[in-house]
This record gives sequence, structure tokens and C-alpha cells, in this order.
Amino acid sequence: DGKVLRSAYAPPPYTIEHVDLDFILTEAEAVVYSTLRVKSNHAAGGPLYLDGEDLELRSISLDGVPLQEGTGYTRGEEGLTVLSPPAKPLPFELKIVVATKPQDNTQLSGLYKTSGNYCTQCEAVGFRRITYFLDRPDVMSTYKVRVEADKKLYPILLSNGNEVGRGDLPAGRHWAAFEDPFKKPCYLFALVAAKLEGIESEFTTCSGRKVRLYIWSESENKDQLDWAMQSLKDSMAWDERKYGREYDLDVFHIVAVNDFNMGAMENKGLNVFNTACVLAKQSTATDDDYERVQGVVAHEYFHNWTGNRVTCRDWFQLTLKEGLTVYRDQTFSADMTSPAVQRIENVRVMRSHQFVEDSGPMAHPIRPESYLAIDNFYTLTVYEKGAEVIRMYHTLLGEEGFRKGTDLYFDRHDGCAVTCDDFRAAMADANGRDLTQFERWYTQAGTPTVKAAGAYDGATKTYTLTLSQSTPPTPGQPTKLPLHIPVRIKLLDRKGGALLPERILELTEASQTFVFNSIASEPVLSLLRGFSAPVKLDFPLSDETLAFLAAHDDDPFNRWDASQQLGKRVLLALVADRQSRQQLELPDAFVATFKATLAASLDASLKAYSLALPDYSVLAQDMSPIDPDALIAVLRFARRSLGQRMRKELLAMYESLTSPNEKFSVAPSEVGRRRLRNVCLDFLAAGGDEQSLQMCRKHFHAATTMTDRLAAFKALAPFPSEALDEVQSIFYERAKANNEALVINKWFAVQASTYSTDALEKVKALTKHEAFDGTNPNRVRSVINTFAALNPAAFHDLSGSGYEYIGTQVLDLDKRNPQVASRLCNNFRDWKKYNQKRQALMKAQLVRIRDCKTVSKDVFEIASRSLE
Ligand code: DPP
Ligand code: ZN
Repeated sequence: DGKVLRSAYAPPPYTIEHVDLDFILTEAEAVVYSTLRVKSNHAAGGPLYLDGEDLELRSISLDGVPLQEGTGYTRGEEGLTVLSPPAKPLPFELKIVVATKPQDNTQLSGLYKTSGNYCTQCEAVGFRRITYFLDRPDVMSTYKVRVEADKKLYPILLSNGNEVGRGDLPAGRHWAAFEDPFKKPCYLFALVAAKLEGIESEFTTCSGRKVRLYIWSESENKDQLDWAMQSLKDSMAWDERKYGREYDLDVFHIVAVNDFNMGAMENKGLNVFNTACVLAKQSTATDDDYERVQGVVAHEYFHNWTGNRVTCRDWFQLTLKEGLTVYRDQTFSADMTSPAVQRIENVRVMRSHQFVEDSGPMAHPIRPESYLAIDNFYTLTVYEKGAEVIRMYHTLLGEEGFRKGTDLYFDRHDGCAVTCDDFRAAMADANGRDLTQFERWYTQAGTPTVKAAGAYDGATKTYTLTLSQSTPPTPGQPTKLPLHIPVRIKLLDRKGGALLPERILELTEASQTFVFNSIASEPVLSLLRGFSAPVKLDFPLSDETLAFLAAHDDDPFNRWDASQQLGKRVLLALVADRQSRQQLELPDAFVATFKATLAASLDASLKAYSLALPDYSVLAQDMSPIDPDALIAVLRFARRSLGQRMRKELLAMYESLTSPNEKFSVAPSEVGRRRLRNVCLDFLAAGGDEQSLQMCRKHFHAATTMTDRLAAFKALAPFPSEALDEVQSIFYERAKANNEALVINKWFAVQASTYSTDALEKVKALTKHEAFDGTNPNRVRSVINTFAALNPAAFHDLSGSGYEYIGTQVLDLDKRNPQVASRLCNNFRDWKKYNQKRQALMKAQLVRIRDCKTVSKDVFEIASRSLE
């Protein structure tokens, strides 16, 4: 049935030692001449199967002798078999000529055109759309590439590695040649032929080598590249300092493109980026955008060692490179900004999104066991939970032990394609530790729950803590074994001082009891500090204790977490009130805690995050069935009510954070100032009264940053008014005049996520707007995915109209771009968490999608697994 199993892995029968590629690019087609030096891995030889998709084969020859179809080779839908390659130990040479039509490649996988330029995307399995090949990561080769194209249309020619030649050709054409001396799997291949402008800089590595750095984009974006360049240099220096990893080529390119399925791609020496993850300037990028650019530039750069030099043996090992590289970019960002703020942001993603994935029909271990389309497994679980698993090695082994582990990993495996087990073995061997049980983090899906019960005995001055763990069943995994869980704790006294210094408990059994002696007085337990493991806690605390922790815990993450738990408790109680048609009222104690947080002397970002209410997704996880209407109504009520009851304090805070002639900076203090000020604005505006509307309008007009402008627009969005009309139209007209596609995406997204009774009609109208483009993934996501994912009350409308619309969009998109369509289809995934009526309606859409005759395997996999 096309399912690929992890257990079915077998080494490749042949290796391709060296690849020579010659690309002849014309407006009609791309012709690719490839010369492969192939070697059998065992004496016997046997047929050689090569992957290939949507290719027109022009010729194929072996050691200079043309092969004939039927006798020399056979062809199928997904590849080509060379029937009897020579059975000798020496390499043989395979020459293959194919043609493709990049201008018709709407899947954006393989060689395609974006805004008139050529670029490639090969991960995971796009190289087979360029030429016939052993398209698997454990086949690593050196590459030499020559590109030929029209010089005027495509002045910039790039491929991996160092440029080794360039010249002009007749008829206004030119060529360039590149050599990449490092062996790589074909998913890291890249080629760009384009009209671009760039900025250039230089980095001197720790051993004194000079590396030329380039960032390329379309000319109108050239003023938005400096931040990415700074981030790149910071990343290069950080990887040397933190991991002893030096860059290895003489040149490093980043190319920004408009049409891209993912965020960015770490092709060796030639990273290709979605513009959304690389462009930044004050007037177009928010502080969050700046942070994302910094993080993604770092992420792709760090892949040079964790992914490229040491790569994955097979795609089931994806987290080997992704979990590790996400962990590396998270810690880099923490070093560049604020560790506490970073940690909160990372955990918010885990809780709001990964926990949801882990509790639904697509739940999978960070190392999955099977797939139909590997593109469906570029998930929060593989990436974010994978990073949490890496973080746990660090927690268990310490900074030095972790570094010993990565050093050994690079020493052992440089130039190789390896597994998650190899990484774990390096960590264990470098530290003399037994990490056998730790493997369960790679084999078991689902979010574990750790239950805690503490008791203090004043007579003996002992504190006894019992921790137990369980992991719920997930599809195909009814029972789970205990995991190796590091639990970071501290015992606090009633003033926030330490009764027991911080320590790490290793929970390895289903249940364990830890006894602490000489504890002077009854302690308050600060549990799972810094979110030391990706688990849920079952540790009921009184409102008073939570309020105490929210004010006094010296672990900033736990302080924030306590505020969120309190908020969650209050909001869920309000949801119950609303469902039983009771009058809603915020408890005084909650308002008091909120007031205390607002007044506390605390880093502005931390304060902003503590004041922010738990989000829809976090609240929905504690509801069965999920009631979108009640949740949205309560969230609106709570914001409005806090805005009213705290008006004076919020206004004072807002004013105190207003500094008119500020010079723009993304220093954490300035980001924090804007963040907190905009949180105040959001509460103040939540009433929608005329005074607040005018305040938002003023905020918008006074803004010098996209952060502030967007905050004003968002705050106004729910309230049809003159102020909204004005802001909405200025926002658009300015972006249009300046040709700022990413700003126009924000403009679409604010509207698509705003609830109103006619939200769906508005979204349909947006797709008819002059700026809508159904072939650009960013644009599609900003309208259609935003509606499905971030406008729950409208998407889940009981009429089923939202479902029907998204179902139609999935099937329509699928014809052009299965990867983007299958992400959209995920919005139906959790249908069983809703009431009967909604279940039936969502199920009907899933069945319709699954049973569509022309459905891609990407979308089929999501729809069929959701229905299981
Ligand atoms: N390998 C990419 C990344 O995560 C995804 N295409 O960086
Ligand atoms: Zn990555």
C-alpha cells in the first residue's frame, strides 16, 4: 500500500560516488545531463533502481554504451531500473539525460520557478524530480555542477560549494561551474539561476580562514537583508564558541524566494529561504519576525554540522538532525536575547501545538515507524519535541558532559549518514552513562503525565515527594513503558528562599519516592523548573500557592507557568458558567493577582507573557468536547473585563512605556517595552468603546514600527468602525505602494482570523481580492490556513459551512501543491474532540477528501489516518 516502514531499512545496493550535473536552462524546458559514478556495494551486482518523478527521459548509457528500453532498462511511474549493471568491483559510469518543465512545477519540489527565477527544493524527496537518482540520504556523493542560462534574465548562477569557472556563451547566454568537495546526500543539492541583488560580507573563522557571505533577494527587498547577515555572523561565531564547529567552504549563500513550501532549507553552502524567514526591516517586520529570522538563519546555518556533515541514514531519523538543530537554535536565541523569555516561547509552542498533535490520530514518536509521504512528518513532534529530548540529554549530563557527547558524535560520524541510536550512543559513551532506557523517548508517542504528591513531616523535618508517570495510549501503542525523565525541583520557603537547593531527580520507574531531610519548615515545591521534560503535570495546588509561585518562584519559567495555571483555572470555570448560562464574572482574587503582576518589578517581556491569558488551544485541551463558541466568548469577556477593571493601572503602564522619539532597536529591553505596551493596549481596547478605538487609531498613526502598527490593527479588528476602516485601508495601501508582500500577508491574516458572524463570507471575498494569489504558499496560508486554524468560532460554525469550504480548498490546492494541501487538511485531524454534530460534519469532509480519486498520497495519509 506504499507504506514505508522503519523496520524495513536495508543499506543501498549501490553507491553513487560522484555526480556531474549539467543544467541547460531555457524558457521551454530544463535539460539535465547527469554523469554518475556508481559502485556496487556487494560483489553480485544486480538491478539498479533509480528514483524519478515527472521526468522526460531523453537518453541513458552505461560506460558509453546506450541502453535500450526493455533490454537495458525498464521504467515505471516512480523510477527506472538498470537491468544488469556490470558485476565488478570497479565503478561504472551512467549517463542520463532528462528534461523537465520548471515553469509548470506548481508543487515547488524539485526545480521550479518563483517570480521568474529558477530555484530548487530537494528535501525530502525532490531530487528525483530533477533527474533519476538513488534519492535516499545514505547515498552520499561529491558534486560538480555546471549551469547554463540566459545572461540577462538570469545573471546570478549558483550551486553548492565553490565556484570553479564562469564564462559567456553565444546568443546572450552564460555558464558557471561549481564544485562541492564535501560528500552529501542529494536532498542537500541546490541550484539557483535568477535575477537578484545581494549584500556581501565576510567572516573570519577561528582558524583564520576568510569566508565570503552573500544574501540574495529580489531588488525591492535589498534593504531588508542586514539583519539576516548579522544573524548569520552571530551564528557562525556561536557555533565555534559553543560546539567548536567551524564553517568549511570559502563561501556561504542565502537566497530569499517568494514561493516556498517550508521556512528555509539548509542546502550545503547555498541556503534557500522563504522570504518570510529572512527579510526584516523596522517598517515591515515585527519584533517576532526579527526573532524568527535570527532563529531560522541560525537553524539553517547550524545544519551545516548537524545535518550536512553528519546526516541521517534514512528519513525515520529526521529528528537526529532536526531535534538537535532546533535545540541548537533555541539555545543560540537564548544567548542572543533572554534565556527565560526564549524558554517561555518554546514551551508555549510545545503546549499549544505539539501536545495537541501528540493527543490526536497523527500522534507519532519523534522517530516515526512508518509513513506514506515523508513530507507529512516534518512535524512539531519531530522538531520541537525532538529538541526537548536533546535538551534532556543536556539536563542529565550537564553542559560539559553534553559537549563531550557532541564532540564524540562529530568525531565518530563526520561524513556519514547515521541514526538516532548513534547519537544516543555518543552521549552515553562520552559520559560513561547507561542511556538504554532513554531510547523510549524515540519509540513512544504521546505526552507523559507526571503526578506529584508531597508531604512534610514537621517532627522529623523531612519532606517526602512521590513522583509517578504514565503515558496515554496513542494509535498503535496501547501500553507504554516508564521513561527516563529528568525532573528539576527546588524547595522554597514562604519568602521564596531555598529550603533545598535546586536539583535534578531522575524519574525512571512508574513511581518513585524521594525523601529530603533537614527541611526546616513546610516547603513549597517548585516542580519541573524550566520545563525540564516535555510532560504534563498532575500536581493540584491551591489558588493561593499558585499566586505565591507566580510572585515568588525564582525560576522565571515556573513563575510564568504559575500565572498561566491560575488563568487557565479561572477561564475554564468561566467556560462552565457560560455553558450553564450563568452571569460571567472574573473572581476578585484573579484581578488582584493580575494587578500584582502588573505592578511587580519584572523584565517587561516576562511581565507581558505573565499577563497574557492562556490561549485558545491550551484551554481547549482541557475541554471535552471542545466548545469553540464558549471558549472564544470567555476569552473575549476576560480581556474586556480585565481592561475595564484595570483601566487606570493599564493606562498608566501604557503611558509609562510610551517613548516618542525612540531610536529603533531590537535589544531585548526595547522588544520587551513594545511587547508589554501592546499587551496593555490589547486589554484596554478589548471593550471596543469609542475611547479605546481612538486610542488604537492614535497608536497606529504614532507607530514607527510594524510591531506597533500591527498591534493596533489587531486590537481594532474585532470592532467594525471608522477607525478600523481607516487603519485597514492605510495598512494595505502602504504595503501595496511599497510592494511589501509579507506585510500584505499580515493584512490578510488579521482579517481571516477575526471572528464575526459573516467571517466565512469575508474570507471568500479575500480570496477574490486583487492581491490574493492561490499559487503562493505564504498567501494561501495567510488567508485559508489562518481561517481554519485561528478563527475557531467561524471554522467550527455549526452549519458546517466552514468545514465545507476548507474541504473544498484542500482538494483544490492538492491538485497544485500536495504539501501545502496536506497541512491544511490537518485542521480536520482532531474532529473526535468536538461534539457529535461537528464530528459528523468534519468526518464527512475527511471522507470526501480521502475518497477523492485524484488525491495525493500526502493528503490521503492525513485524511485516512485522521479517520482511523
Ligand atoms: N530541513 C529544513 C529545516 O528544517 C526543512 N526543510 O531546516
Ligand atoms: Zn531543520
